[in-house]
Amino acid sequence: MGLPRFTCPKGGDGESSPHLYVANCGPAVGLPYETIASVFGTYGEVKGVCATDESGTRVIVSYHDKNSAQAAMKALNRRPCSSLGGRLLHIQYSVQSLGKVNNTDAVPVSTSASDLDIPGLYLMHDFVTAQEEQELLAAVDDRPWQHLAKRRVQHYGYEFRYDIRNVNTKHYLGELPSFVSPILERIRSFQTLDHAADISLDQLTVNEYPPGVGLSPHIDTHSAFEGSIFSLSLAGPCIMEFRKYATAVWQEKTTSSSDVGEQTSEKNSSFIRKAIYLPPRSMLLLSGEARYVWHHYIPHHKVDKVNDSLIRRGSRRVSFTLRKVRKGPCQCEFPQYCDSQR
Ligand SMILES: O=C(O)CCC(=O)C(=O)O
Repeated sequence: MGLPRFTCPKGGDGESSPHLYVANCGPAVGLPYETIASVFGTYGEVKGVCATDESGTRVIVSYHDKNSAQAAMKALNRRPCSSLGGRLLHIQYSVQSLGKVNNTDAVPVSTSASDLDIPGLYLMHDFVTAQEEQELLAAVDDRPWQHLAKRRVQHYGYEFRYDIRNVNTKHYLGELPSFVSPILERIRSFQTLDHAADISLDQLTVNEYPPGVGLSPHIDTHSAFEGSIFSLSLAGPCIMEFRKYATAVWQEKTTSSSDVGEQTSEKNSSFIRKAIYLPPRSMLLLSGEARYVWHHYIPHHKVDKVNDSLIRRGSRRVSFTLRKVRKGPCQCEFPQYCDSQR
């Protein structure tokens, strides 16, 4: 079950209600939910604080009664709030919505892949030791980063081109660096992974996400990479959401950008959502349906809600994504999601 959904009556202040829609407020602007609850708690008993969407900058504060909400509105709306670092909040009354599920609601977050029931999705905790993690981070920090709009990347083997969401197979960058050899070896020897022994991964993308930065929903281009995709999380945690769209038609990205853009063809259709918590040092494997059909997405949060805990993302998250560059067309069993079989 997701968080309750709220809407703001159109045209400004609206009728009073126990729920306040508070903009310019949330983890992404440095205000943890606990702090918000404590400040609004000055005006009455707060029932809960929840995100309105994935931005981390808008929350709903719910009281048990309208009077408390009115008192908070009067004291805090459009006035610099000293207990929130002088921040100017924009508050409206909000009503609980009974309408269609909004795509931006939060989803419950699982800590194990088997709970998600997505064929081909696996998560292995403690895939590397703490010392190996430090060595891997030191190795990439010693090498040049490429700056994208919101995060830094490094590419090995082949460069990934974000404008066409594909690799330039003619531009070989050389063998994967020796610092990933132990990981490759472990992937090969991992008994429980289907076909792992056959995989000769030859492309590595290292992503470094500052806190609050995520990744747009996407399926890795079928024609770019073969079968399984491995992603090792280091330094900080995040949640990853998976989306399966009711109607999915592959559509080439037409705009040019330096980053992975949302695959807009599916943007307005309904979809199933599931989410998993990726702790540092865990390895995620996307294979089969998980790789070819489900979009994966990292919400732009500084704090993630996992069960009943709020988990801060930390100073950065670094991921190592290992893939095998495809040399011929994709012949997967999911043609409606496949750019090779359009
Ligand atoms: O950071 C991750 O774990 C995922 C990275 C990813 O999906 C990508 O680089 O396409």
